[in-house]
Amino acid sequence: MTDQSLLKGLKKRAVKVLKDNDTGNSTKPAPLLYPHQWMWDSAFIAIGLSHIDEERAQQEILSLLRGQWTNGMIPHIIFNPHYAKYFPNPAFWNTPACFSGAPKTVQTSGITQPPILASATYAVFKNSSNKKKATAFLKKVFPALKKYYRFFLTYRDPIEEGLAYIIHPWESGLDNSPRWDEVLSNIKMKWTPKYERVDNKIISPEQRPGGQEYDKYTYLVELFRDVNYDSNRIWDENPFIVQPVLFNCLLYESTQSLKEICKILDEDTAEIEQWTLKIRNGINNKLWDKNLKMYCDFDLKNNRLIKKDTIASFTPLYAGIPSQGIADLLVNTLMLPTQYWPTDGYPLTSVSMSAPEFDPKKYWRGPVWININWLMINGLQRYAYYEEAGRLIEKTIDLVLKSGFYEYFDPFTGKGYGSDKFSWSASLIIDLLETYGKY
Ligand code: 9WN
Repeated sequence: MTDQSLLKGLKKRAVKVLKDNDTGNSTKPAPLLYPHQWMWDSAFIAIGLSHIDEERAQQEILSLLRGQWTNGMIPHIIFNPHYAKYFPNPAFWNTPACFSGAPKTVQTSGITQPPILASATYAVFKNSSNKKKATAFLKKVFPALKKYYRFFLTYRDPIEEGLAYIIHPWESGLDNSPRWDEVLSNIKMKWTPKYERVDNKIISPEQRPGGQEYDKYTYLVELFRDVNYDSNRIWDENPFIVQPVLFNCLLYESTQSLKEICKILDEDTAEIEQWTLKIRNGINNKLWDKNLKMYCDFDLKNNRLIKKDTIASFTPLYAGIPSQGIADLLVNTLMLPTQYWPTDGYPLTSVSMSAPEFDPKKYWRGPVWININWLMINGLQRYAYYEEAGRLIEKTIDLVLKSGFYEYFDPFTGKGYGSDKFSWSASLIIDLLETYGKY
């Protein structure tokens, strides 16, 4: 067990990261690399903030809702007009000119991100001590939240399978994962996008996606812009249409949280309960590969399962999707020293160490991420793997004690990569320290 004074110091430093990245109403994910408000980052950030400043946690979520489109989508970036250095910038997305339902008061991107927002909102409520104010907050955000989740079932599940599809690797949150390699390499670009990257001037290029991937990322944004962000045309013309398991597990768990919020507010739960049932069946019927005994993503354009050994396959544990028997199988694989839990290093790798694509340095292709460990700690607890969850908490805390609040970490040496002072690393460490205080 780690020394209590070390943990106190760690919490203080985590709080400082969040304070330093606070831009007023929202928190940027990182000081230079990500200077705007990001969707799933703010959800994770609100969870940490709820332990130190309840109103500020609520504000983080309210701030995100400013960006909501009339179709219900909450965009993955809300731009801060005071910061210019990020690509693609608002002019590149050009959302208000292309889509009349984009907000007029803030500039946003035109895609979304993993939908953990309702679960974060519910956590903010549960962690609050002033339940009267917290209930008023829930009342305020509930209509926008429900509209956001209806967006997925309406616009992102046209064939009614109970699975939302994503239209860009950036929507997955796991942008450079080997899961997208084949779909991306099959994209035949009709033109070559012209643009200038900023990220690889701030962070060493060996830790960031390569030029070919960035060309495809940019090409897809240009394609969406050209079809005015029209869902039907994107469905027809976009070569990247994928139903990811992580995304749908967060969607599923959020509908459960939304149901709890309904109960607090005395709202009808019928529509949400239908969504929950549909998504659970969708994940278990379509994304579970019986032979491989693995949860996969589905590539709708090429009509095939994406069978890659990455950590996303284990996220159904977080959402309580598998039976106890299947959960036992998943946990067994997760803990193998050849797969995700290196013997002398730091779990969990984001890609299996046995996979040919594994790279301990590169963004989403091997390093440890604090948000993923946090999801898996919750998943292990959910299936009563308390001892394993405890070990993962200790290792995660050791990692940030050793290296600081980096964006991602080398699973063998613990060295930090990407941006230092990364907000969700700080925020989720605060949550772990508060929730599992004995560590
Ligand atoms: C693109 C902000 C975001 C995270 C994503 C992560 C990275 C952006 C980028 O940073 O993506 O959205 O520029 O690389 O992959 O999960 O939300 O922290």
